Amino acid sequence: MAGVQTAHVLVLVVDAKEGLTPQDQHIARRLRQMGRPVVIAANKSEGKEAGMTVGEFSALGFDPVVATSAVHRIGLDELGEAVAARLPEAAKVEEDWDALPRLALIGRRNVGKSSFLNALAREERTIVSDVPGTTRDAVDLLLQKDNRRFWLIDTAGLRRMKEPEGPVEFFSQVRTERAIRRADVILFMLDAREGLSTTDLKTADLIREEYKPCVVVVNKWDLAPKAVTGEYAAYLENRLPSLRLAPICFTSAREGSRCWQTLDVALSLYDQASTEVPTPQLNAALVRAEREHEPPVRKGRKPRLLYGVQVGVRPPTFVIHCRHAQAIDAKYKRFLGARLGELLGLDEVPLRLLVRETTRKR
Ligand SMILES: Nc1nc2c(ncn2[C@@H]2O[C@H](COP(=O)(O)OP(=O)(O)OP(=O)(O)O)[C@@H](O)[C@H]2O)c(=O)[nH]1
Ligand SMILES: [Mg+2]
Repeated sequence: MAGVQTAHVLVLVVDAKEGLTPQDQHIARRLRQMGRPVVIAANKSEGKEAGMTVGEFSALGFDPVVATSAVHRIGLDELGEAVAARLPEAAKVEEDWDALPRLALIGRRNVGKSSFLNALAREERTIVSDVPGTTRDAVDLLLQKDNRRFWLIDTAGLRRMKEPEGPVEFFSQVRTERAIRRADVILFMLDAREGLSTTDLKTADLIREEYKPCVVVVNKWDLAPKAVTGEYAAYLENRLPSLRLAPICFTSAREGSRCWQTLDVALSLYDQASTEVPTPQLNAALVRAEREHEPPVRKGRKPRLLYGVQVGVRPPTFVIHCRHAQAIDAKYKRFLGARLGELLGLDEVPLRLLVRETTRKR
């Protein structure tokens, strides 16, 4: 009954071969109490005069009665139109599919990306959908969790550097790069039994260069019975400095364990990266960061941070107006980015800082 409570339109399917039954009448009474539009599909009506079928079931008091045959594909368009005509306006103006968060599964061949996606698709709360009118890859999956919808995108795995390269590999590399650029959050998947390869390090660098929030997903954890999560995390921290901010999740796609939790983490990164920081809060953080660690004097010039403005989200992008901006080096910018992230509660996603020369304080 839960589905009935939340539906915009109800389709009551009756058996035209059997004809109107007391049970149909009982269900119809229940549905009438719900106060929702009801359309009747009089199924198995092949070989019957449609008019006759309709006449019989109109006694239930719902309009229209559509004579259908699911097996012979009769009346389905008509049924679809009848349903669409009864949808409330808000449901017709469906969500803008392209505006939903895009989480992309990236990683080497065989690490378990497709298995992860399938593990989620198997579950009831999943919506597996091919949205009409869009030209998505067949493997894009529309998911819903806690009333929130988002895309999960599978990609073809990347080969190891030492494997021979052919045109297929070349295109999967290009597709992966494009998937990273188009994604809002990367699920960067590794095989728990394997160390990081050169390919992984390159992928990590690209993720960082593109300022993409990232969850490192260590999959096949079921095959690593003696491994300790803390030790594995320390190994990654050491070997993957470019993804230092990325939370790490340990999953088993085969057993379906911790897959949904991983998506929770990914969505929280999406939210962090979408944050709009109030200007006073940003400036208070800037003042504090500068007080803790002043930019060093370079070539006789001492930079001063004057004020900051957020100019974008995903990634959170801040213009920092400074005196002697040229004297601010990469190291100080790294410090400032990391410290602002901590102070603003955005410390799991990359921030982009643009340092601008300004002479006067606002
Ligand atoms: N034991 C175990 N096996 C897994 C797990 N996840 C995936 N596998 C197995 O690993 C193999 C590869 O899984 P896929 O999901 O096809 O890997 P993929 O990353 O999509 O591979 P490509 O599409 O080639 O890039 C399959 O035999 C899976 O059954 C896991 O968590 N535990
Ligand atoms: Mg796959």
